[in-house]
Amino acid sequence: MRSYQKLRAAVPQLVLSQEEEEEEDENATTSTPAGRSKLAPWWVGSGLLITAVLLSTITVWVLRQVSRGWHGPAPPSQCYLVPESHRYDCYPERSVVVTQELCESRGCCFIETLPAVGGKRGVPWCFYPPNFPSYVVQSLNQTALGMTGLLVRREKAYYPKDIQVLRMDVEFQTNTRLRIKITDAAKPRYEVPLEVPRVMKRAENPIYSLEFSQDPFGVLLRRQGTGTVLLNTTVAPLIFADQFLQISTTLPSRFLYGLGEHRSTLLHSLDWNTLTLWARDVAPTESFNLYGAHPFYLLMEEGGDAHGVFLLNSNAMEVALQPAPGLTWRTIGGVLDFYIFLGPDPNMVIQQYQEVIGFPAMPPLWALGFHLCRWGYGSSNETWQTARAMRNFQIPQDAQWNDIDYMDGYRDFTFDPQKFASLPSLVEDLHKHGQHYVMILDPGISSTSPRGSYWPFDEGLRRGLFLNTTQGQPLIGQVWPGYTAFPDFSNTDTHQWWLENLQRFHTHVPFDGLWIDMNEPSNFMDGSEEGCPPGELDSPPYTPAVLGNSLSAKTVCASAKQNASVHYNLHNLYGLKEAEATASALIQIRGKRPFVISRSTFPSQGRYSGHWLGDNRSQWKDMYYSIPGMLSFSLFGIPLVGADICGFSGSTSEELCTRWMQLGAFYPFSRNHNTQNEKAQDPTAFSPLARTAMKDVLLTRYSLLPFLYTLFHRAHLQGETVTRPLFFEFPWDVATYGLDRQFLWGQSLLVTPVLEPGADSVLGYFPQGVWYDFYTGSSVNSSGEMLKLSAPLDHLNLHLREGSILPTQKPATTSKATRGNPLHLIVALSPRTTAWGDLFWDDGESLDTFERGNYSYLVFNATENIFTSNVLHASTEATYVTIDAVSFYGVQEPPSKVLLDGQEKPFSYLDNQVLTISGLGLRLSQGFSLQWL
Ligand code: MIG
Repeated sequence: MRSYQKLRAAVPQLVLSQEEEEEEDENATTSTPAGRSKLAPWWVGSGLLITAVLLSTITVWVLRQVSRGWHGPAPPSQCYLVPESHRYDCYPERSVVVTQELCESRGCCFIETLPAVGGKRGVPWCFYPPNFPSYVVQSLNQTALGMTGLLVRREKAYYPKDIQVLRMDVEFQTNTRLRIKITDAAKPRYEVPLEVPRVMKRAENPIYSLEFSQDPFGVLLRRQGTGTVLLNTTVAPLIFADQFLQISTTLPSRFLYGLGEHRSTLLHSLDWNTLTLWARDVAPTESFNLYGAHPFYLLMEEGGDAHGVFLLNSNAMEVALQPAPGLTWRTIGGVLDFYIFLGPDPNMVIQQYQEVIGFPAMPPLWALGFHLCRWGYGSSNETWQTARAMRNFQIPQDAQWNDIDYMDGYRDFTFDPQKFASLPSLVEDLHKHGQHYVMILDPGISSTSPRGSYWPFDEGLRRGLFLNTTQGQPLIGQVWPGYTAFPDFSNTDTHQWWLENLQRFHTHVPFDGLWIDMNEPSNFMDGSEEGCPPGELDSPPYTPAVLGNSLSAKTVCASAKQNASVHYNLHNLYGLKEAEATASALIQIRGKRPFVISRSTFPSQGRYSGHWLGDNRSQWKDMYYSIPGMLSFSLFGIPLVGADICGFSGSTSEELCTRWMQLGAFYPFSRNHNTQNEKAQDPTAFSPLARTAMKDVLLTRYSLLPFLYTLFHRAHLQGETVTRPLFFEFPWDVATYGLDRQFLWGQSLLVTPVLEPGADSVLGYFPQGVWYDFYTGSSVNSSGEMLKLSAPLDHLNLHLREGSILPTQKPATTSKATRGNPLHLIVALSPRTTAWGDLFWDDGESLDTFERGNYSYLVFNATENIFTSNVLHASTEATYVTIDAVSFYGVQEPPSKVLLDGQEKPFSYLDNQVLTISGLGLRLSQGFSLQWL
């Protein structure tokens, strides 16, 4: 803070001197200084601003060049003016110790910050001086959608193949979304093969305004309503070399979320925190790059508005966060293609993001049931035993899974003829019980089976579908089956081959869904059996802070050739492309909605698959981390997500597993999974007390399936989140910004799990308003406070927000059996006695039911003392299901009578203000009203 003030006082001089020069400049064209004079805070640096939006003509000021002499040491006085928090790293390389000499050779400021003498850890010692040369805006012209401009660099930066002239395209795509794309003006570069919406005309009333600094180039984005500066990239130079692209910005607050996949709190620390994005197989650990890559962040501004930024780029990258608050994108390829979403509410930001990357698929209903899996079922009979034990105890289960154990020699599309001989019968039995079968598939295809004995490899080779080395031979690595080749899913011919493999296997084992693991892709070797060749792809000039310090660490060589490009560019897309092939194969084989769970993910993944959070441990802290993990994937548009319940590696305890089953019953994707050689942790493995607690909470989940399914419909339809952080619903309440030990289903169901051992109570934050205990209807009126809730081992706290209506259903042990049962609506009245809810219902598995109109959609309303069910759309399914009961929470006085469509009905009223009318027997397809007097 102190030095910030210093800088603020010091820099206007710089601006002033620029303005004086400009007046002398004869080449200066006409301009509108009105916008500019308001814009001269310190961060403008030596720049000149061009207000671009809302001007009918874009004018460009051409400035006489000011020589800066950056090759010599930057003037120390200028360096000391930069407060620590605002030092943007000029020497991010970790392979060398940055000396003053190295630093000054880049024209940067060198100031050692020694933690020993009170300096902050992480502050860069080598940072950009305020006037470091960058690109200069050479031209800027209007286009139908926005603007196009040329940016020119007059002095070379310090990375090889610095690009001299850049082209910038700005599209004002909608009133709340803009795109800024910067690339080489001379020739095309690699771009992410993602279909993005085509925009035909420019937004008419954007809620943002954009200004440019001409020299050095910079972008300044504001929210018009509040004037908040969302982006200001003048704080550090733009660098655009072939393999090093960097742009920095200040942020309007420290409330930043997203940027996956990482293990962290939901709210990121901006305390010199660098997040690396490069798909990697590793047990989730703080600060490591994990399985997926999501270059998207959401930020809460002061006052409760939110915006989001998506960098459409699939290269290895780093996002450096610093306390300014500031952020630096540092990627080693592709182009800078930013989409910015102005919300203004966090839910809208996520919707707007998904309008670009695609809305998630509607899962089949059974995907929302409980899944049971483990690594190390010794045989199909042992697997079968577990499923039978679950049935015996009447514990809900929709799907039984198998890990790699089922395979013959760990090879895809085979099953062990001895140990898994009964697999086809097991699958048949599951189907008979209304259950489903899911198995694992790894991308690595065994390359050492004798020729003629393993079709997947022989045929893949014949068709040329594998990743190749630079020499044009299939790249060989090592995974579970031993030596393997890696299918190139960027090639659509590979999708056809994948389908044919699955078709053949399906005739023996009629699986229902697929679990795609190891698709970073994971490799037990670094690169390949031969390592990786020398060259700029495997040894780029700059390597982001990836685990293992090499792009090929535990994966294939970056130089590997793929159909769409080199692996260097496509690595982060491997899981996405495999999921696309897998979902499409499932559709062709089963003709129903596909169910795919993938470990590696990239933006738009939600269209094809869900995700599990990988190899966690059976520890309390891992259970906690699953909440921010799950919520982050909500932000990434992949709502079908969950962690391995009870923990994957290590051994769980009965208490931990009971608590975890309670939390996991509220993961959108709810699966208990265990590693090999650990004792069983499925619900049947525990004492009657624990087992019953697990069964009860699963029955609660199943009773909520109509609500959960409706939330997925809303996600599919318009990009709403299924699980969401509290701040999404209470953005005006800053106390919610850091909460990641609780979460909501939709707008209204608050889950407060116990995350600690030995507890019989739990603290939970309740935003202002009335909250009802889900089970009893008792209410608490919160002023926005932490409440201590009773939480014995057999109890999960669930609360309903005032004003909501939840469709629930009498639960059974499969979703299939449940979906025939009567519904019970729960109406949580607001103090003004209003409430709202809805229900989406269809056959649970057909393709595109919404798109084809084969669904029912109901809206429920309560106002004063009248409740109505309105059928907005109906299909035959709705005629089989009945609404049997409606409960009203928060009816202050006992009514004297209750009318159903005008006819008197018996009712019950409890002291805790719960009114219930049961025995209704109304078909779902029939609208009705209830009135209490
Ligand atoms: O090298 O298939 O994350 O869920 O049980 C380990 C065995 C491979 C990693 C997955 C895990 C799975 C395991 N797999």
